[in-house]
Amino acid sequence: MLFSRRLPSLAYEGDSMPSFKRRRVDFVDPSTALAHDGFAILRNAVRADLIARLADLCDAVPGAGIRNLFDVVPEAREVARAEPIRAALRRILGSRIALTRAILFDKQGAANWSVPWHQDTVIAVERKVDTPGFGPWSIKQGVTHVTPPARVLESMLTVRVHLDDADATNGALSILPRTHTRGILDDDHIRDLRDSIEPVLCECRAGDALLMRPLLLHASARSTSPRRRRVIHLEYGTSRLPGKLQWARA
Ligand SMILES: O=C(O)CCC(=O)C(=O)O
Repeated sequence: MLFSRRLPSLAYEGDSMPSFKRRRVDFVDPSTALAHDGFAILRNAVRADLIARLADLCDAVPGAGIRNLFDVVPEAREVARAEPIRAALRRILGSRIALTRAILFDKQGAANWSVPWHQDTVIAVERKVDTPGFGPWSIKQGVTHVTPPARVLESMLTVRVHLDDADATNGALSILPRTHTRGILDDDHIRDLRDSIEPVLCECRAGDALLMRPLLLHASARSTSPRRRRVIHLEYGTSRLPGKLQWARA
């Protein structure tokens, strides 16, 4: 499967979601929430008419989604221009940012998956340049990826714009709050955190954007609903990469 990660020891019991703490995740100030919890939800971040248009256009993408979304649906760049998202990015990351990956996740009956607890630990770069602290390297759909030092990942931000309502029945993302400041975690450490921190289910409506640090532990269950769960996943880098290494541009 295109996006599944194979970490069976960290998988959910069966394929169902664990019980979730229900608490308020609408924060007035996303930068405070991000610093504290590692995530925040911007409600109504993207206009309903743009969401509806992109949902139609993304129908051209078969299966579970696509990594280089803008190659197939260039109009999807417009979500990154939505003012609430731009304002949050300016406030959280400043003005020197690189939009480095744009992925469509389309969880639906025919392309359904669960993802165990994990951190996002790879970045997309223009080309391989051997650099101390960076590796291993891989190529995904023609784009070079590498695991950087934790400090690079800590400076990044992921923005997940929802094209459909997402809840416990159709595989919404869940997160373990405040796990974004502990560096890159090994499996034992992830298991300990999974067993000691109550997960939060990030229920979102179409047009909402989930902001999260890539090192925040996250997971999602298979959908048990006929409703699709499409998400445009954008990754932003800030710090200049060392030497001749350059961010890939989405
Ligand atoms: O959207 C999902 O269900 C999973 C996404 C995910 O785990 C990721 O982006 O790392």
